[in-house]
Amino acid sequence: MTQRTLVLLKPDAVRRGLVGEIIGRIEAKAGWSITALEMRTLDRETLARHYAEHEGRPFYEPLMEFMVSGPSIAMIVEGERVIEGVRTLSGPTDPIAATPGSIRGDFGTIVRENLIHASDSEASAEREMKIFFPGLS
Ligand code: RTP
Ligand code: MG
Repeated sequence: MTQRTLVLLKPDAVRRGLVGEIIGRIEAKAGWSITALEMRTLDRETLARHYAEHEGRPFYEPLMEFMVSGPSIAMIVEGERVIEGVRTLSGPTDPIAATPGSIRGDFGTIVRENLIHASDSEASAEREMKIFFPGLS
């Protein structure tokens, strides 16, 4: 089942020079490929759409501040069961709870600064790809 997913490498991943390491893990999975990629400092309007489900939660404002603190990388990854697959590579939200071997488990300590976002369902992937790559069909 070929799918597409929206992946963000968050500002901490870019600042810490982990982009190559993280992209390398994604590219190394059999049959997966990056089909779109852009690096830019995200604006609040874009992030408000992306994180609409979290509006009003206590972590929302600090999350927004963090996410605008420097450039991120947005990409679309395509391949076999890639939606679940990138979530598995990433590990759970809390990096301390994440198993070593996962991206968050290997490199993270702080819940907010957990390096990567990946769409959590086909519906989320469709919605999120439109936010970050509006020109793509
Ligand atoms: P993401 O959406 O970024 O892939 O992460 P997720 O599904 O694992 O986590 P989610 O619950 O959707 O939360 C989105 C992002 O908000 C930050 N967060 N901070 N208690 C906190 O301080 C807290 N909880 C969540 C994280 O950056 C999380 O990835
Ligand atoms: Mg989420």
